[in-house]
Amino acid sequence: MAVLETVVIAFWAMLPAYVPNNAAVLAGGGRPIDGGRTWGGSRLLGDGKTWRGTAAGIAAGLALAAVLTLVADDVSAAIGIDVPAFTPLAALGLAAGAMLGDIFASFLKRRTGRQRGAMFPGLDQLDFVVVSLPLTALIATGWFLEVFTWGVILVVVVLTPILHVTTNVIAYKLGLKNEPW
Ligand code: CTP
Ligand code: K
Ligand code: MG
Repeated sequence: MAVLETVVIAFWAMLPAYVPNNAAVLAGGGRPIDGGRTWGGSRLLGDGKTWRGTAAGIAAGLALAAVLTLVADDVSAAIGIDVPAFTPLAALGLAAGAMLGDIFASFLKRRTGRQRGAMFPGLDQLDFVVVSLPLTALIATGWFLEVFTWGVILVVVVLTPILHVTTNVIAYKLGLKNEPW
């Protein structure tokens, strides 16, 4: 598989996992998931993980997967690269996995004494990959094995931090996010 083809498929396949974080930033607010509870003197998750942001993030990921599935054949024909349609379970694994990974990262941040918004290099950029890929492999195994070749996985691991840093700096400059990470 050519490099460009692998990059395009990796980006396309990960879009339903990329968009939830950004949708959560736009929609976030309201009741925190942890309800204010603390553990060992720190918040369980913190005010940055809300029910509304999480629900909006998952909904955005599912909606995007549905749109991409509708246009997959036309896009494939137009660009000459076979981009995949998403099964409902694949979409759910990617979108919900991304949000779960982000929530788990906040859990780890609070356990390591980091306040809300503190940076945790590495984890901040890959938290959603670390949960969305295994979850998708678990609940949409056939789809995952077909789309996520080793090459695609390698591209995802390299490309995701670059995209994450770029979109967060843009969101910060636009005043949508409090920190550029
Ligand atoms: N957000 C949300 N619910 C989520 C994820 C994000 O409401 N599940 C919103 C919150 O308003 C959050 C913002 O998106 O402040 C930015 O997300 P993120 O950077 O993940 O949260 P932080 O505020 O930096 O908190 P943390 O230190 O826990 O990551
Ligand atoms: K985060
Ligand atoms: Mg943050």
